Amino acid sequence: MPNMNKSFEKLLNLIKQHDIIFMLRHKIPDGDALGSQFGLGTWIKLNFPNKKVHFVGLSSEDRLSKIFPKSNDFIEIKNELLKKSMVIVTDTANSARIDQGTMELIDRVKTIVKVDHHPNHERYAQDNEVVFPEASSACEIVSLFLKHQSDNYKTNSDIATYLYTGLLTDSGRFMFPSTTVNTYESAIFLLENKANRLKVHKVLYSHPTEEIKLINYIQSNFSNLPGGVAYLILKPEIIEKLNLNFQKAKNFVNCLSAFEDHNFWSLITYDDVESVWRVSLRSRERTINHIAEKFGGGGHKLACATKLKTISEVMTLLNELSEFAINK
Ligand SMILES: [Mn+2]
Repeated sequence: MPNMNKSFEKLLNLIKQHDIIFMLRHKIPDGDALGSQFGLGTWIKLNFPNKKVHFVGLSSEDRLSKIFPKSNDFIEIKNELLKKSMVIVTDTANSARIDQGTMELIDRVKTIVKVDHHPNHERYAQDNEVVFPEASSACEIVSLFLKHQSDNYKTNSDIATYLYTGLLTDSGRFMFPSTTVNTYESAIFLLENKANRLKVHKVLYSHPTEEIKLINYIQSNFSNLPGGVAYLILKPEIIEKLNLNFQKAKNFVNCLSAFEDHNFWSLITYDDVESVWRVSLRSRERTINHIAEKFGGGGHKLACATKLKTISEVMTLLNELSEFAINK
C-alpha cells in the first residue's frame, strides 16, 4: 500500500513523543474497533511501560467482552496534562462516531491520530493519519505496523488475540473481497505471536440459542426485489421475543449472503434509542456505498449503512437499490 512504511514511522515517532495516550474507537464497537483499540494500546503498554495508556469507551456486556478487557469512561484529567497527551482513534471514519470522544476533547489534546480503513472523508486528525482504505480492517493495519516494528519491539499473545479477532470479523473469515495478501500476512504474524485461535473461534462462531433462532427467522422470512435484492425489516417485537436487542440483531445481516441468488442484501432494525430504522446494506460484488450516501449514510464499497425515519423511506432506498441492481 502506498506510503505505508512512512506512516508507520510517523506513528512510532508520535507514540515515542507522548507519555499519556488515550485509545478511542467507534460507538457500538465491533471486533475490529475493539481489536485495533486494545491491540495497539496494549502493544504500547508492553513496549513503553512508563507511558500511561487509557482505553476509552462505553463498556457493554456482550460476547466480545469474553475476549476484550473493559473500557473506561473518559477520565476527566487536568487541562495541563491533556495538553500534553495524544488520542489515537481506530476504525472510526468520522468524529461524530467516536465513542465517548467529542471534537471538544480532540481540540484540547496535543495530538490526535487516526488509524482507519474507511474512505477518508473527514480528516479530523489532519496529517496524523494512518489511513488505508484498501485494508480489510483496522486490525490489519495495526498488525502490519507491529510486524514492521518487530525487530525492535515485542508483541504478545493477548495483543495477537485482540488483532486476530478484528481481522476475522471485518474480513468475514477471509471471504470478503477486501481480503488481500496483506490480510493473510497479518494472520501469519498474529499466529506466530500466539493468537488464541480456539478462544476467538469459539466466541465468534458458536452462538447462544436465541441468536441461532434469529438467524433461522431471518433466513426464513426475508423478501425479494428484482435484481437479486433480499431484505428483511426486523420488527422490534421479534427481537424482543428472542431476548435480543437491535445492536446485536443488526450484526446478522450477512446470514442473507448464504443464498446464491442474492447479489445484494439488507437487514433493517429499529433503533429504539435514536428512534430510527437502521439499514445495513451489503453487496457481493458491485459498489453500493453511493446509495447509502445518497440517503445520509456511508461506509465501505460493499458494506454500508444508513439511518432512516420511516419505513416508506426505507422502501424508497431498497427500490433504488433494486433499480441499480437491474441496470448493469
Ligand atoms: Mn473496521
